[in-house]
Amino acid sequence: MNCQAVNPYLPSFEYVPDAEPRVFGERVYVYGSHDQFDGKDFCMKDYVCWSASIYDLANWKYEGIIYKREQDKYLSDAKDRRLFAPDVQRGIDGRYYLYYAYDFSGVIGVAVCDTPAGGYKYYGHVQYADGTFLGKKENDVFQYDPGIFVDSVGKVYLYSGFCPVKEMMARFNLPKPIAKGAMVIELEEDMITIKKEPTVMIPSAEYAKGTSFEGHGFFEAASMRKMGEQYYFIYSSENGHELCYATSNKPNTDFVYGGVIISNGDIGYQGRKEPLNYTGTNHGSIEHINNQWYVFYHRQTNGNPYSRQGCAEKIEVLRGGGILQAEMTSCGLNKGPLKGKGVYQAGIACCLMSKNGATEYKAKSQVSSEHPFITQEGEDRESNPDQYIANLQAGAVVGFKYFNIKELEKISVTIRGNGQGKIKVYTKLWDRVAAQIEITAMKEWVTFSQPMQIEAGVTSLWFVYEGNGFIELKSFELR
Ligand code: FUB
Repeated sequence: MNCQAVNPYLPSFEYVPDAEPRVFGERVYVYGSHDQFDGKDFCMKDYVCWSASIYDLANWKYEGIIYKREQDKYLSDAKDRRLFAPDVQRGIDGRYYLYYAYDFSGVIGVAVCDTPAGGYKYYGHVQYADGTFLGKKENDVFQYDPGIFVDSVGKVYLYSGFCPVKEMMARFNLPKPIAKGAMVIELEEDMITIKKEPTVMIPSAEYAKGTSFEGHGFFEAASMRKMGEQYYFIYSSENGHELCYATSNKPNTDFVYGGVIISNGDIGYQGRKEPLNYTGTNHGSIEHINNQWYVFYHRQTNGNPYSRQGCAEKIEVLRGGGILQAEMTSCGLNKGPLKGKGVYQAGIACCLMSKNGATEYKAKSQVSSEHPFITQEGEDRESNPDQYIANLQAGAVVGFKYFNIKELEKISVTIRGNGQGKIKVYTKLWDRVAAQIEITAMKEWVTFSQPMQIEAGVTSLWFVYEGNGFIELKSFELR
């Protein structure tokens, strides 16, 4: 049993990005894509589900594989297909419906199950009344990243869309033209037949000029939630690293841009222009769990965009309904800051940079050799977490937020590598050095300690390496 929640909130061997958190009864379930650690592409694995009691977000239960790629009857013969970001909602008949885009097929698959996390069975594809799949009619546009929403009055809305900016389009070989923004499609109570044809609901970058969405046009990751009487449409914007929201008092029209909820590089947080962490795709949503709203999103690991991990943060909803941009932390779903005593894995770092800062994880490329990255030993697996931070060279910065320090006497780091030098510890970056740990790294993990006294209170911790070669950081201890 864990007594504290950290980011990433799932065990560190698990790579579930694009998470849609959904509360059903007294549990929260996350439905996401399933990346392979060190995979060569996005979403190479079958869908799994994890759940937690809404009263205990520190302990997540593995529900197992809920849907396998070969279950899709439309593309089951296709090799190396990717099951992209899904979403699940309880249908009018009380069963659970899972929506997904299978690779760049441009159609939306649906699977169904009697329970939130049982084995889902293929149900069909979203289709017109005549049986033609959405995305297959002559004038249809490309369908992708479905979000599903069942309104309290029993109406069913599907949201979909993929609008890369022009410079990115050349990378894709899509079967249909793309829409002018995020689309909404009303479905019949059977959860699969189209009742009202797609209409564009919020604009993509190209069509956002002069609207409230300018600079934050729709890219992908459509998701809908309702707070009171307001509908909140959550999406990944043209900037890629940020999840934004738009609000309306209707589920299908009149949306106005609201703001950024989270950036996976903390860009925009308190006016920040440069990333505090490695950025890349971002996809997730908000959910109300035991009287608190949270945003679920993902971070990048392993130096390329194909090993993404789910993180979450509390969000603050203002009286008028606005959402403040959340800060990336190491303690996301925890009730508050982490305890100021104990051993912490380095993989919970929420800030990571080389001496020249952080950069974007781009498709089909590995970051250059100056950059540190979060990684693990060995191959992809479903057990045995052993994450650490690799390739910390001179000037590299690792940050953790937040700890509630009561009494601190000593700090230790467990490292390996070939570097020799020191790790400077700050409570506020580039402020006074709180401790300086002399280190000589070796092939095997070794622990180095240093007395450290700081004022009691809530603080962040920053480790900056100064020395030659490189070091790897496994964990640190506060005593
Ligand atoms: O996970 C694959 C794709 O990356 C998703 O479909 C997008 O939303 C982006 O997160």
